[in-house]
Amino acid sequence: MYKEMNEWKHIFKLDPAKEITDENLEKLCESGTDAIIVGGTDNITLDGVLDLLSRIRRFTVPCILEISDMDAITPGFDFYFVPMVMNSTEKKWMMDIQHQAIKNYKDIMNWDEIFVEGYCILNEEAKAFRKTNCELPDTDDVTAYAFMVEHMFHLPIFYLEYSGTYGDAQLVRQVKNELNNTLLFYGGGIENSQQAVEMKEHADVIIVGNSIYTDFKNALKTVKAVK
Ligand code: 1GP
Repeated sequence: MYKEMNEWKHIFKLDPAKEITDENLEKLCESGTDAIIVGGTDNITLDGVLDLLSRIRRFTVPCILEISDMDAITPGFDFYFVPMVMNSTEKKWMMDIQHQAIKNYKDIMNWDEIFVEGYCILNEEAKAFRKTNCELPDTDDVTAYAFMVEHMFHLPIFYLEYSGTYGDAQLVRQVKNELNNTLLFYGGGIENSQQAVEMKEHADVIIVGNSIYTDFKNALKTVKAVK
């Protein structure tokens, strides 16, 4: 399964707290994107997650739950992504929630489906930045986090998260140079094909989220742009 992920280029991220029509959902699932992530920061409920899961399940695209709330976890996804927020100032978001999840669920966890992401949140205005009490890292900090994620923690994914704003392509390039085995995911502010191409030049996988809800047509075009 992981081999397959090595070939991924593009993911759409859907927020269970937001509305999407069946017609648009079908277009996303049939777009040729490599996967759909279900995830968000605020107002994540089990009902919202289950609703999206059952609707995405009509299509063959891989479906991933990015876990942000322990009360909104359900079986039925192809993969589960578990974030560890590297630049949080609180150990809680790096270690303690994950520790609790292992205590509660380790007997039913299938590790073939679970991928841990080393997250680095770089937009101070992002809800996730505030919620997890992040500190804004400089370039040296970010490249060192990337190095740690690969060499100390041996995680499969390093996620540069600019959620809500378009990031610094040069930083993405520098981070990519730091990584050999860990995949680099980039997400944040991609609203059109040109931005998708620019970030995909350095990142292994780009994630398109918010523009699905603000400019659907252009969001959809980002798939073909990077494939
Ligand atoms: C959010 O990285 C994703 O977790 C995508 O970001 O919503 O800004 O596209 P946007």
